Amino acid sequence: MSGSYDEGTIQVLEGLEAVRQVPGMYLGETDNGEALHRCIWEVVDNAVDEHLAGHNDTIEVDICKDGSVSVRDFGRGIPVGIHPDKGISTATVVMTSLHAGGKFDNEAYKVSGGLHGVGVSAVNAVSEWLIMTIHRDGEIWQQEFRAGIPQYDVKSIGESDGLGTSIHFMPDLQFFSNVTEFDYEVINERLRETSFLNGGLEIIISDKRTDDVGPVSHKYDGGIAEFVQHLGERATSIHSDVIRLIGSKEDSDGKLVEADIALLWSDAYSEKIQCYTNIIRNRDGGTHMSGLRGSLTRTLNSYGNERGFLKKVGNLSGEDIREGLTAVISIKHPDPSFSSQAKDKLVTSEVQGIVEAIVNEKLGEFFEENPTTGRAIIEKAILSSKAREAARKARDLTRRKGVLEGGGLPGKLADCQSRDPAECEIFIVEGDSAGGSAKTGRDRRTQAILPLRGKILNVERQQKNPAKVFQNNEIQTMIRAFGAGVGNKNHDESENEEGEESSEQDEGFFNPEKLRYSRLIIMTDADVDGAHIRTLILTFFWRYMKDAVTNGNVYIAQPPLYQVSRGRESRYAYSDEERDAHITELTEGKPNAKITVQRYKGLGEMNPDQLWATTMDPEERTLLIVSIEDAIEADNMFEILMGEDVPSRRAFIEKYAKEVTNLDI
Ligand code: 0RA
Repeated sequence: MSGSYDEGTIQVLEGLEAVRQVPGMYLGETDNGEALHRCIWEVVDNAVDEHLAGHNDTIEVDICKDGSVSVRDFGRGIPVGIHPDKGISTATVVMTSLHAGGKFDNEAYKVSGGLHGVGVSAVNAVSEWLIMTIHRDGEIWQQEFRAGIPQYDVKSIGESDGLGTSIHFMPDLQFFSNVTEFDYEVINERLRETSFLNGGLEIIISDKRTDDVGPVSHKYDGGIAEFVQHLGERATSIHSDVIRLIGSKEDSDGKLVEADIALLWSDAYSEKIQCYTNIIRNRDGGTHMSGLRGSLTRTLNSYGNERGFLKKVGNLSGEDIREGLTAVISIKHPDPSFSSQAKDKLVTSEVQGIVEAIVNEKLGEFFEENPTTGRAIIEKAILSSKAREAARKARDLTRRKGVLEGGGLPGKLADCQSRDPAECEIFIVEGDSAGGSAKTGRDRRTQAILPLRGKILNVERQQKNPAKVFQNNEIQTMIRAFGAGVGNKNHDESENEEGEESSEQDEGFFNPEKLRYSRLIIMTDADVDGAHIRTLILTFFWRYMKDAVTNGNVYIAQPPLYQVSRGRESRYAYSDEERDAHITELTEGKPNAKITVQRYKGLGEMNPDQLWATTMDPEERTLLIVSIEDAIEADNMFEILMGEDVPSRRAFIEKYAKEVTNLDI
């Protein structure tokens, strides 16, 4: 190594040593792929900064055969000249000193370094090797590192008439566990989002580990307008073009705050607003989100009142207005504050008023110019308000009759002895005969059985007459047995961000904390009818007890499909493959063995012992846990599902139910 690496270098290398000591502190969790992939985001963020500074249109990300990743941009190139303070190449400083973005110009909105990440030097620290190649000043410059340590000074390796930087690194697997390979889907998703948020920036991804996928290019000239179309693509939108609102305002310090907002209403039931500050996702929203919501409520009500659309119904609630809304709000702020290190929630309070003012003005203008769109949105909100009102009345009426509370436990319920919800579970069983076997076979200390007779009501079809939902016997039975109320309380309303009076009292809404059983296990036959009943129950849960699903209380039992026997020896099979494997094993060495295969058509065909052993015994059984991450997608799924389409019903279970074996709780 050259003698120019003096004390300054040693000092900065100590910074990298800190990253190597506790990589998780700098890059996130090292055992689930978070930190591994963060390495790519850090390098890409630097390239995005060059785009934001107006110097870069293209980023190429290659996942190489050997598992390394190369990120090439066409920005200005990291400066290679001697750093005035450190006495070594600026490029070396950027790669070896923590938090030294090394940028000198005013770059208020940059994503990397100070605002977001820890900088590309942290990536260098956890890389077995890293090769930096820079096109700048007519030459190609290069420097290599091992474990963050420069192997030689920045040197010229040829001529170039281009500009830009390439960072090629091999993550050092001593720092990562469990997930140690780059996941193409994760990279593709994230970089597509980056591209949506930076309209016009092209990001090209190649996975060279496989021939299956060619290079994929993401370039969205429409920016976040295309993003909301993508996010809401499964639902049918109720107006033709995305509503785009762009504006900026100075805050009280004279700093410029920019807002870029895209809105699209569809016929779905949920609301999805994705929020960003300086290209960083804020999962829990914050002041930009509140500003947008508040202004939507105000602007749409004043527009509706002006035009006389609201004469009969009065003012609309924010919740009604936002039903079916997909939105992206992306703000740029030179000095934002967040509630946490993870930047999940923007707390800069002035942003709320700034966003409100921009939306008031721009959305008002939009409706003046596009009255049909304004009307369509208001009509949709009126429908939603009527449905909500009808549901509320039906709920109140049922509650007054004492069906939902008090009322005692339903007669059909075979309850368990324990009163500790954490250890209790309830099997919702199709049919009386299966219910009988389950009652006999269960562990009566912790397992309750609720047999349902026949098909429960399809709640998806009762939007116009929600009273029917509460009159349905099977549904009433479930509500009473679970003991946790019914109806999805709107979470946002409780925050009261818009200063609206929260019209709904907490009473009686579904609250998973009140559940008498921590596991609600749906146990139906392994046939088409069973699948249908299961979907009906899940639909009811999703529309009326959503938090049971999001809280992870809902499970699906997995009864076996076959019993394979030879003589007195018998085995259960939960799939065709398993059945065939059992047949092969039982036949082995005894070619003449007589094998019988029994196909279980229904739970009722199993005796209590068999049902316990195969499906209910916590030590042996397999359960699927239902987890739904994307509410909009789930909404659409239920709409599709409740048609007569069996394949998509199967797709639902495959998508939302994950296997959990030997739950130890
Ligand atoms: C320091 C200063 C300038 C650009 C960069 C660093 C820079 C860093 C990375 C990392 C990946 N790609 C990058 N591209 C640029 C400003 C350069 C100037 O003023 O000419």
